Amino acid sequence: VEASIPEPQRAAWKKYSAKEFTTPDEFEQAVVKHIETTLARSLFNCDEAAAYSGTALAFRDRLVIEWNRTQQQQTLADQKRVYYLSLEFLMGRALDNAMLNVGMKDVARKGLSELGFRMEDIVSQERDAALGNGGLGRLAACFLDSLATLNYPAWGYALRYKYGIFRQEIIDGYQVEVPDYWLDFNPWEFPRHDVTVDVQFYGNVRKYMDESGKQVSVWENGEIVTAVAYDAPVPGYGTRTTNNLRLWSSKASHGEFDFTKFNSGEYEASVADQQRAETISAVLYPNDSLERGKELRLKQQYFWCAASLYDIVRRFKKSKKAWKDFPNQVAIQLNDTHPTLAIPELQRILIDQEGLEWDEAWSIVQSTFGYTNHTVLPEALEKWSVPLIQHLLPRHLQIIYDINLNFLQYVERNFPKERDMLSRVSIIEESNPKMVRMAYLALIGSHKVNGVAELHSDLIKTTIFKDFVKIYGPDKFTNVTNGITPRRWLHQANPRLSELIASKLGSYDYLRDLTLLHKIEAYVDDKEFRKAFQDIKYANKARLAAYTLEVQGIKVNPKALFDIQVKRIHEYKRQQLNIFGVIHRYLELKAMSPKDRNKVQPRVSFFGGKAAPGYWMAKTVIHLINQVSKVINADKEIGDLLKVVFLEDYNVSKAEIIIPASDISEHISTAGTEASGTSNMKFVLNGGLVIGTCDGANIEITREVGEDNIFLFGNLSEDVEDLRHQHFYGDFKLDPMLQKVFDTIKSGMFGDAGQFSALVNSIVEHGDYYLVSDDFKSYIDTQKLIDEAYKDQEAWLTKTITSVSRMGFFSSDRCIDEYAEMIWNVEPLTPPKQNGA
Ligand code: GL9
Repeated sequence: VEASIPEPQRAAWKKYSAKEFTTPDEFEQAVVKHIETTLARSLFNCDEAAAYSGTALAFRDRLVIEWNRTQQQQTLADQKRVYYLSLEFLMGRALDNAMLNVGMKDVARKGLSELGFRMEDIVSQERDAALGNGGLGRLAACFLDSLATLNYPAWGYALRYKYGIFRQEIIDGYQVEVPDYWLDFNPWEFPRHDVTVDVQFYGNVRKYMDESGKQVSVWENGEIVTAVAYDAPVPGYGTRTTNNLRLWSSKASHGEFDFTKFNSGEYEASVADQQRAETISAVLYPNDSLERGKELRLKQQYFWCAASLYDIVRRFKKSKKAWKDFPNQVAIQLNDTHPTLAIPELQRILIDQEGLEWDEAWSIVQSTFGYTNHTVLPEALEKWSVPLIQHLLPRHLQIIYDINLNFLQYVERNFPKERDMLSRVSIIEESNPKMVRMAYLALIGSHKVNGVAELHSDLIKTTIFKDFVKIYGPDKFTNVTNGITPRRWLHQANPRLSELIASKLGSYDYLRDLTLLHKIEAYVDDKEFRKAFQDIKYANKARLAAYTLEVQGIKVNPKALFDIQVKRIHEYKRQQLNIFGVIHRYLELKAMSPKDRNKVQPRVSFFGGKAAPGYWMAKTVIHLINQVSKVINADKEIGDLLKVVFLEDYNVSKAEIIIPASDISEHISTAGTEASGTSNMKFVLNGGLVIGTCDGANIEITREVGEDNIFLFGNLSEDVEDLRHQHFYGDFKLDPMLQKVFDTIKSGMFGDAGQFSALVNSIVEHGDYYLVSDDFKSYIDTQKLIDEAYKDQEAWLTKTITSVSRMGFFSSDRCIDEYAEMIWNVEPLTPPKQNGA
């Protein structure tokens, strides 16, 4: 490649080229330099926040050196790259992860201590990068970690939201949302003011015939918004590969102000334009599994897709290859349907701008994209109204119609007897207004479609995409069961357990090949190992107990059984089943004689999670949990036998404290509703057991750890439909234990019963869609089994150690290798061995 510096001057560059610190001394030097110069502070006013900033900047320097090298190597290598398009990347904190991945944590610990700081205090200064809602966004973050660790040439593309997911405060038992302005100080991002893309909205399409008689479409008179790239380095673990996460920020296309307006006295209007443009990337939509059809959301989606594709195409064109090579250079993965507009956008670029014929272009498009489905919940399946798309993206609507026409003609030719199939599979839903079904467009425009756990991947083939299996054959559909990165979710969150495992396996190699964990099973009877394992769990519980006291003001006993359910609050995830179970437990305890109470296994029920701001039922569940918590925790008669804690503002960094502290975690969705779940994997990997339904990845966890090591309960997914039908048409009988719970709520024990009537009525009167009543007894019985099992601490310990050793399958490294082989057809690119190569 061309270098911008002429040969004679390059010697000076090479001589002074940036060097990485390697020793504590060099690290300290870098930190002090940044604190004194970049931050303009000194030893007289260096607080922990400043020490964090200095440390982060020192590590950033290190990352940047490898990042530049990786990008240069990938450019030269001329091989296929992966682009992971996700509207969400729930990254959490970066410093701890950077230290771990570049293998400099001990150096930093020593250096910081010599400068007068404790590592833990410094790390906890960082705010989470919370650009996601939950599992889908965290999965994307785990995938980035694995892509870099496995040396795949890969980029993530997303939006640089000014406000990530809101901060949750609990006030008088109610959730209150507070904006998360996280960009005050973000040392991890690099503004690329020279990397911009102008994105068009609105306008009209003009069609004409060119000299050769070919129809040409021009999209014109639109409004332009500029996308500016912000890049963040993504370091792999134990490798020099450092990939790129590119986030687009929106700004007015004319820069700061529109000077014509400004000069003609329209000062306010010119500022308003600027603010309107910036609104596009201002806020992450806080809805999980619900699409609300807001115009701004569609604008976000197109803005991000258009900027990313322009960038990808620009990079491809530099290679001067023929268009037919595009899919050999580029694999684009659509993380859910949010980036589906990338499909018509690439088709538009190829036919309108690059002059390709429709068929050739379409075959390139299909070979380029893969689509991951993350849910079968009907309310989560994206649809956009035709008039809205017509207004915002007139040319894309035409292309979508043409894609649909070609597709329906194909279906008609191949299934001439199935006329009614046409309306079922049409991308356009013939409603009023007409709607574009994004999942169908994503599926039709991709060469592979995958679900995220075995059951889920089977379900999409028999429910939402049934017709398409017939049309395309089963090979278009595949499964990639989700995974988690063991770097963050074992080593970082639970360093002592990681160290114990490494001491037995002889190295930390298992963090790169999690299947090596199976060798731990040999120590299941080793007294010393068992003791160490148990001590670590206790210490992690004590840490959560201390945290609970500090932030929630609730004292809990770390010797109690810790039962944890942390995830978004949603009816399908059934936190209501859990809290009703807690009330049931409380009633039983109250009814017991003091003698019987002595035999009871003490328990702490932890809850955590955010409700979408407009989701009233979920907010009611939070309120109920907090009211129940208030009553039970104040009951002197019950004392430590039962405590209930709602942990405020659950997020990635809190998960790192919470997850290692569980004895039992709850993954109790109505069967067939949770596509995978990923925290279930994190909990088991950290030595906790699961109470769960036969849903999502719980099923594969059971396959791996063995039926004896998991507590499954409840109805199966194949029975759900019948049960729902029965609720409406047969006679619905409320479970008698649940009836008692409802009577208690109605008695006002937990405050004004009217507050909870919608929740109770959703079960008693409105068909109990999520089968809370149907599963209640089975749930309670299983909780009893857990109490019993927990009393035998030795047997329990055996279960947990065995389970940990069998979790190798759930590394996100395995996922990425599967995607690479089955969907992307990309190879890793190993970095050169030595520095400076
Ligand atoms: C989700 C599924 O609900 C989860 O079961 C799954 O583990 C993840 C990742 O595949 O995807 N789909 C989805 O829309 N969300 C998921 O968590 N929602 C959020 O991220 C809030």
